[in-house]
Amino acid sequence: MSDSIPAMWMRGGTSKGGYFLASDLPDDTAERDVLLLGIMGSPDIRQIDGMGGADPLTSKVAVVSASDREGVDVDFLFLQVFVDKPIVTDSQNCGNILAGVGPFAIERGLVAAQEGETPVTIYMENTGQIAVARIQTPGGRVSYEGEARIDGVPGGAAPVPIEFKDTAGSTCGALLPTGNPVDVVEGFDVTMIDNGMPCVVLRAADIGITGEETPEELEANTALTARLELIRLACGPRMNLGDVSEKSVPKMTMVSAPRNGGAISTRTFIPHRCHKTIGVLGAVSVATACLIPGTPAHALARTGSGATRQMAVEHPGGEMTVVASVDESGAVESAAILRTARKLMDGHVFSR
Ligand code: NQM
Repeated sequence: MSDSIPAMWMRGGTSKGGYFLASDLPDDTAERDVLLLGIMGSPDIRQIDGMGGADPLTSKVAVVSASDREGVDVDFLFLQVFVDKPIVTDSQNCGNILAGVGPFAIERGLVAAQEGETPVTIYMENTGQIAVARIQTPGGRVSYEGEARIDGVPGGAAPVPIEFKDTAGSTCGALLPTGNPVDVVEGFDVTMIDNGMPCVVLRAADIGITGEETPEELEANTALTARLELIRLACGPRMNLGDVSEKSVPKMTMVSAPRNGGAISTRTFIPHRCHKTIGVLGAVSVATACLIPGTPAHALARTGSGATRQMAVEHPGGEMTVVASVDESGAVESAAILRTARKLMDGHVFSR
C-alpha cells in the first residue's frame, strides 16, 4: 500500500500547491523529495499520476513549522517540484505560495488567531529573509471570503497583504551581483538583479519580440527560448548561482514600455515555461530594476516620484502592483504586494 501523509492543498496568489507541516515529512531530504515527486506525479509533462497541474505554477510545495526565532511565528521552506524532471529544488523562494502560509499556519494551530486580523511573521528559509502577511480572522477563524481581486485569479477573496524587508541579494549575495546596472551577455544588454528573486531583465525588442505576445506564442518561439536559455546559463555563474542548468533561477524577464498606464510591461520565463502573470518577488526585482538609472528597464519605465512608489508591473494577465518604499538615494528599502489565498482541500495525500 502507498504511504499517505496529512496535506492541505491551497491556491496561493496565482500559484497552487501542497502545504505540509515539516513534522509530517521525512527529515531525510532525498526521502522527502522522492515522496513529493510521487505526490505530484513527476516526472511527467501531464503529471497524470499525481496532484501537480502540469505547470510549474501548480507543482509547488510549502513546508511550514513553528519558529523558535526571535519575533518570528513560522518558518517556511518553498520547494519547486519540476514537472518533467525528477528534481525538487529549494533554489528559489515563492511569494505566491507564501500567501497561503499564514492561513495554513493558523489553521494548523501554529499561530493563534486574533480577533479581526492576524499578522503572521514568516521566516523564508530559502533566502533567510522575513515577510509579514496579514490574515483576515473574523471571530478568530481564517476567512478566505472577500472582495480583494488579483489579476490572474477569477473573482474576489480575502486580502492577504504581504510586506517584504531586506530582500536585496536574497540568493545572489548582492542586489546587483556583478556590481553593474547593465552587462552585455551573449550580445544582449542585461540587468542581473536579485531583490528577492534572481532575475535577468532585458529589453523585449532586443530579443526580437514586441512584449505583447501571449505566453503560448512565446513558448512556441523556439528560437527565442533557445536564446534565452543561452543567456540564462551564461548569467548563472555571474550571479553567484553557479551552474543553473538544473535550477529554476534566474528568471528571464523581457521588458517593454507600459501599455496600460503601469510602470513597465513584462513577459517572464520561469525559466523554461512562460509565466501566465509574473512571480511576486520576481515583480519586486523587476520593479527595483526600473528604479535603477542605467538599466534597460529604467529607460522604458514610468516610475513616478516620492518615497512611496505604486508600480504596476504589467504582465500577460493584467498587472501586479508593487508598493516600493525608497530612501533618499532612490534605493528600495521595503516592498509590499497584495495577494489572496484559498483553501482547496484538507486531508491525506498519497505518494507512489
Ligand atoms: O517570484 C513563479 C509564482 C512564481 C514565483 C516562478 C513567485 C515569486 O508565480 O515570488 O511567486 O517564478 O517560479 O508562484
